[in-house]
Amino acid sequence: MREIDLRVYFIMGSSNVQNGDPLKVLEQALRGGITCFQLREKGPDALQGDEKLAFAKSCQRLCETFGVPFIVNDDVELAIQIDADGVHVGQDDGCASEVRNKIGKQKLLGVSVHSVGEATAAVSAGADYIGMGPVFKTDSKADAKPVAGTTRISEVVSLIPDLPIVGIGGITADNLDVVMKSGASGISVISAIASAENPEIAARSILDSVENTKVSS
Ligand code: 3NM
Repeated sequence: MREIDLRVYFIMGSSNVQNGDPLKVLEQALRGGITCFQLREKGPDALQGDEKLAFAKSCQRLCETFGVPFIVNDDVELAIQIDADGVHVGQDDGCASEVRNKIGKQKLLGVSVHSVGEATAAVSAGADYIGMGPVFKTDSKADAKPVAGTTRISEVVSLIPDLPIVGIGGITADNLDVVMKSGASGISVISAIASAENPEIAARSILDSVENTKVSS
């Protein structure tokens, strides 16, 4: 497995930012200390074609400036074309082992899973980390599964202790404690940063909470 710092994993697409410039939000999030970024350009208003390509390149440039991995959600061709650091796929986005074959051994592969069985399969397919959720209620994913809490994260941690796991879904600086205590390596957020009045302060406060949880655990 390739190393990845999942402590504060920010996910964003252009439509996650209602007011203002998504690139500005990403830059502020990077200043605040996010440790990983995923471009998730989904939904009816998602950018397509050249617009998506240009936006992806701009996000990638910003991440490079801050030395933060740039991961592309569910678009293997785009990830290869712009030489992203990795790809993240869900259970409905095609076979993870095929994605691993396409991107080769160097790029990161993340897989969203919802059960111990899916986690084991993701590891066999060559995943470097998994995302598990939704931990809490989320408004950012129309087809989210029922709220799962952290029980399954703990189960996977005890079964596959070396597998980095990021919790996702409704996570904020105020509730991430329970996710970290379940054994996750980090937390993943959209709205807690993308919808924050000040994304830089939001990212910093999430990073501080993650660090405090680790110290006190
Ligand atoms: N995947 P927010 S929940 C992209 O459960 C995504 O797999 C989920 O957004 C899953 O931080 C989710 O705003 C949305 O709740 C997370």
